[in-house]
Amino acid sequence: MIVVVSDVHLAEAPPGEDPKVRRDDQKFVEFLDYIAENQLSSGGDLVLLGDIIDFWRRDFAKALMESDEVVSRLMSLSGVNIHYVVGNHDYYMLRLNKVLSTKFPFNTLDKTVQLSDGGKNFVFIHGYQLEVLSNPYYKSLTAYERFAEGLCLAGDDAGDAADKLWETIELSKSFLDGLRRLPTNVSGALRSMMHGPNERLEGAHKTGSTIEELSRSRARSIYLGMGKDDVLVFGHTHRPFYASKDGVVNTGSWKKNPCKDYSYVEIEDGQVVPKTFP
Ligand SMILES: [Mn+2]
Repeated sequence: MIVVVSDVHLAEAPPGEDPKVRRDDQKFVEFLDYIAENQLSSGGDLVLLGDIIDFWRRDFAKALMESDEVVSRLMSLSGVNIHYVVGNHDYYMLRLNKVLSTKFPFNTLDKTVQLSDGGKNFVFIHGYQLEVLSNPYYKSLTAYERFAEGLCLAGDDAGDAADKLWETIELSKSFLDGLRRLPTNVSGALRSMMHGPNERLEGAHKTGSTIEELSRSRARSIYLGMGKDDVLVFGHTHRPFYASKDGVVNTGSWKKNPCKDYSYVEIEDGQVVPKTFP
């Protein structure tokens, strides 16, 4: 059994500031207890598919500390392989792994992971990669990832990581070194990255639909290096869907706009089952 969940955005608001964030975060703790007793009671795989903790909207250390209950649940899941696939809002996790690798609580931590179940191969990515490809003007994944990591470190409780990062870039242009192509308006690009999925994906270019088309397209064999019968699992858009004949499923989000549910995905005997947590 594989359980997959993405876009929980833990600790995205300071304690006491937003009762919904508090409720959602608490619900995720309950969810981990639930799957420990049920789906994963005799082992299995848990894929944390990115944007689990929100480092863009908060001070990095505070967001980690406030996720204490979740971390302790994860560390006590016995016999379960935990795979952390980074998203844009928690991209910095990749670096933490380098610092603390020996006792990191995750079995794998990467931008992608592949698992097989019931004779089928599943490819997991967070999905920001598809948004970069869907941008009509600017498609540098290297630049996007550099910005995503920068925003993780620039996040503070005032929520203006984009402006903070831009100030840093203006002081030290070396941040942009090695990036061959840049958006014409870097600070504007950073600010638009901070917008919610509705605003980003439903704008004039309907990026959201392009992302979904790309994810269903056979062309993904080329741009994601997937085998023809592999199933793609991604999140990021907060719009859950399952297209079984195209071999793609989106995990949705932990009730973050526009997703109305605590959504996740189960994979058992090679079958994909989209679920919501009560
Ligand atoms: Mn995301």
